[in-house]
Amino acid sequence: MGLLEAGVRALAVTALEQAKTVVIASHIDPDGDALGSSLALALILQKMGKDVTVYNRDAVPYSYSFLPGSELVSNRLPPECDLLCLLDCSEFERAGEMLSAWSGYSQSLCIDHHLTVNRSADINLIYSDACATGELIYELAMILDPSFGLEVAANIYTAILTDTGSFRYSNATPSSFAIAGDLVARGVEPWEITQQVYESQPLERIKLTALVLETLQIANSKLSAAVWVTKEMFEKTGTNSEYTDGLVNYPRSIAGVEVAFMAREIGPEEYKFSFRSRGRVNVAELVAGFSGGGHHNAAGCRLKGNLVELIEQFFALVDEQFQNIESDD
Ligand SMILES: [Mn+2]
Repeated sequence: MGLLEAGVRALAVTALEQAKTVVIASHIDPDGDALGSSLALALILQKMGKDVTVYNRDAVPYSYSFLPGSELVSNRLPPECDLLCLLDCSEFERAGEMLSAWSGYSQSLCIDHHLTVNRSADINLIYSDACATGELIYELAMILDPSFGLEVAANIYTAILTDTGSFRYSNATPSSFAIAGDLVARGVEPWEITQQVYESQPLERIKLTALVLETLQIANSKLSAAVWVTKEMFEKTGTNSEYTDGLVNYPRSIAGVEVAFMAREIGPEEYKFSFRSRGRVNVAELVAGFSGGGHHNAAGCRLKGNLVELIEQFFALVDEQFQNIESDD
């Protein structure tokens, strides 16, 4: 059972067991998987007596501040460590400039589930069949500390819950449910975590949602839909980019829409695009030409230009990809 190949698993376990000081880093704009996986691994390693730093460039978003150990997350790096663990991304650049410029580690270990060709760490546990990085952390936890407790369990549960869209997406496998079942048996309360992650929204977020939904654009083909969010909207509602998580799911929920995306203004005529597919169109392929990255159903990229033109361009690209899929069927 499990996804990890025996050889690389043994390398990773040895590296984790032998290191005395460990830095755990994950991608910028951290999500439930990046944070849950980082904190679960951190708590396991702390229990093993190691000195652990959990690094992220960005602060913990409000919806994940309940995670056990969230106070460990810091945007500072120690002078040096034995082992750097890079979680939920496979390139150091994804963890921000400070981390990618840092060379204070003796060895590096990447644990990730994104489709990728770049393997920049010394040891790479990269399995795109895993529903979340949390699934790979669970496999390591079952080796390093099989009797792990509720705090670790809640972090892994949140990682898997959020990356599978509450077990609704096609990456929810028998193994996702089996692991979740084991975590619930260890004391995780599903409704408690659901409330923390999804039903503790600040009023400001609902106000921002209202403004974002007003921007809805739909392609002539009705195959794609887009929304955008501007700095002005953040100012008007007292919010920031942390409050946009999940908003792109609204346009995707429209009947007939195969791909939805949200454009977030990050500079003058500069936008960060987040794409979500219903499953037929591969959005990782869609953004590959724009040096973007991600999965089949969720991907992103950054682009400069006129917003309306950029949206039209993506509408046309989705139509084109969809026609290719239809003619292949
Ligand atoms: Mn993930």
